[in-house]
Amino acid sequence: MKIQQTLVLIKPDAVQRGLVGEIISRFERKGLKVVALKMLHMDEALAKRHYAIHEGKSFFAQLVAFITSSPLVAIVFEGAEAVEVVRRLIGETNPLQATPGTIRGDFGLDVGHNLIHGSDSEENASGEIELFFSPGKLLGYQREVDKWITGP
Ligand code: DAT
Ligand code: MG
Repeated sequence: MKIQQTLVLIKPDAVQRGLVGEIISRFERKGLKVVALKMLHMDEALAKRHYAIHEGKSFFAQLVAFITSSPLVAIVFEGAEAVEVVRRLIGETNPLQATPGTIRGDFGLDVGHNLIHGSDSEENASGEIELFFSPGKLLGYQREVDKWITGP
C-alpha cells in the first residue's frame, strides 16, 4: 500500500449540472483527502499541455474546446493507492460502458461529456498536478480519522 496524490478535474459539464458536491463527496466518503482545490477557467494553452498525449487524435480539437468552454474544479486527492482508487470510482472513459455505481456510470451518456478527469498513473499524476498547482499550494495535514481509514 502506497500513499499517492492524484489530479482530479471536475469538468465543465459536471460544474454546469451542479454535480461538484456529489463528486467530491464520493471521494471523501471513500477516505481520500483533499490537499489542494481551486476553480479555474482553463485556457487553450493549459488544455493542450494537459491533454498533450492526445494531440493528433480525431477528438483532440473537440476535447480542447469542451474543457475550455466553462469553469472547472481542480483537486488534488491524497490517500492509499489514490491513482487507481480514483480511476475506479470514475469508471470507463465512455459513460455508456461505465459500470453503474461509478461517477461516469451514474451520471453520463456521452464520451465527450464524461464529467471528470483522473490521472492514469503516478508519473502522469505528478506532471498534471504541477500544471495546476505550485508545490507550496499542496497542503499536507493529518486527520484524526486517517488511522481508521489506512491504519497507523
Ligand atoms: P480518460 O479521461 O478516461 O483518461 P482518455 O485519456 O483516453 O480517457 O481521453 C481523454 C478524454 O478525451 C476523455 O475523458 C474524453 C475524450 N475522449 C476520449 N476518447 C474519445 C472519443 N473517442 N471521442 C470523443 N472524446 C473522447
Ligand atoms: Mg486519460
